[in-house]
Amino acid sequence: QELRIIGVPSDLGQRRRGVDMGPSAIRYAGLSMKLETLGYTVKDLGNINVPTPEMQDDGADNRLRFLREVTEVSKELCSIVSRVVDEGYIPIILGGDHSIAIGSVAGMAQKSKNYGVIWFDAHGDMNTPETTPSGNIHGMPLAISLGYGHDDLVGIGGVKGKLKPENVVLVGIRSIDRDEATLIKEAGVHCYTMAEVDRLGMAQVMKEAIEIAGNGTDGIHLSLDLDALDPMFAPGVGTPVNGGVTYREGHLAMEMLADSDKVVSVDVVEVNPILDTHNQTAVMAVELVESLFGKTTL
Ligand code: DIR
Ligand code: MN
Ligand code: MN
Ligand code: MN
Repeated sequence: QELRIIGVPSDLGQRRRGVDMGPSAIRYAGLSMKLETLGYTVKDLGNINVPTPEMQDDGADNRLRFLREVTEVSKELCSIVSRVVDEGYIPIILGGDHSIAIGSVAGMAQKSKNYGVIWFDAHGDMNTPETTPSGNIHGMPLAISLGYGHDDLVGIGGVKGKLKPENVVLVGIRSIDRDEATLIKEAGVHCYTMAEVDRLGMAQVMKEAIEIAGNGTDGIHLSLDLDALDPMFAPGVGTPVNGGVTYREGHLAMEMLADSDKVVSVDVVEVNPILDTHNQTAVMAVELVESLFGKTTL
C-alpha cells in the first residue's frame, strides 16, 4: 500500500500561532523515512497554500473566526484528499490545527459516505456556532462532518452529513464544553472518556472502538489530535489537558488499529513547535504513526 503525505500549515482554527509549523516539525522528525523503513512507498505532496492570519481580517462573526479562510483551505484539501484516495493511496494529512479535518473528511466522503471515524482527542470537537465558547473552528470539525454548523463548512464537498454517527467514536475525551455535551449525546456518536479508558483499559476501549467504526464500513479514518496524549508526552499543543492517554496506551491504540487492517486515512493535528520542547511532540506523533502502520518490536 502506498502512502501520500499532505501538509496543511493552518493555524486559522484557533488562537495560538505556531501550529502552522506542525507539518515541518513532523517531517523533520523523520516521518517519510521511517514509513519507508517499514516497507511503504511514500510520496510527500508538499503543503497546500494557507493564508497568513496577520494578513486577514478574522471576519464579521466572532463565533466563526476566519470562516472564509478555513472554508477555502478545506475545499482545497477536500479535492486533494479525494484525488489521492481515488488513485488508491492512503493519505496522511499533517496539520495544522484540527479545523483541517473538515477538508480531509469531506475528501474521504467523495469516495464513500460509509467510512467509520475514530476521533482521538482530549476534546469533543462537537461545537457549533451556537455552542462555541471560543469562536475557534478547531472546536467544531466533528460536528461539521456530521452536518451540524455553518452552511459554508457543512456543505464542503457537496454533501451535508459525511459520516454516520453510529460509526463515529471519540476516544480520550476529558474536556467538553457545557453546551457541546448536548450535541454529543443527541447526535448518536460513541464517546469513550478518559474515565472509561481508566476503567476498561485501552485494549478494551479500542476493541470496541474498532468494532463500532469498522463493522460494515468501508474502512476507518483516524483523526489523531496530539492533545489526546497526556501533556507529559505531548506538551507541544495549543490546548493541553491533564489526565490524558499515556505513551503506551497511545501506542497500544495504534497497534490495534494496525492489526485491524482497516485504516484508510489519517490526520495528525495540533502539533505546535513553538509550545514544544526539542520537537518531542512531533517525535511522539511520528512514533504513533509508525505503530499505526505496523511497526512492532519483533
Ligand atoms: C474548545 C477547545 N472545546 C473550543 N477545543 C479544542 O474552543 O471549542 N479542540 N481544543 O481540539
Ligand atoms: Mn472579528
Ligand atoms: Mn481536536
Ligand atoms: Mn483537542
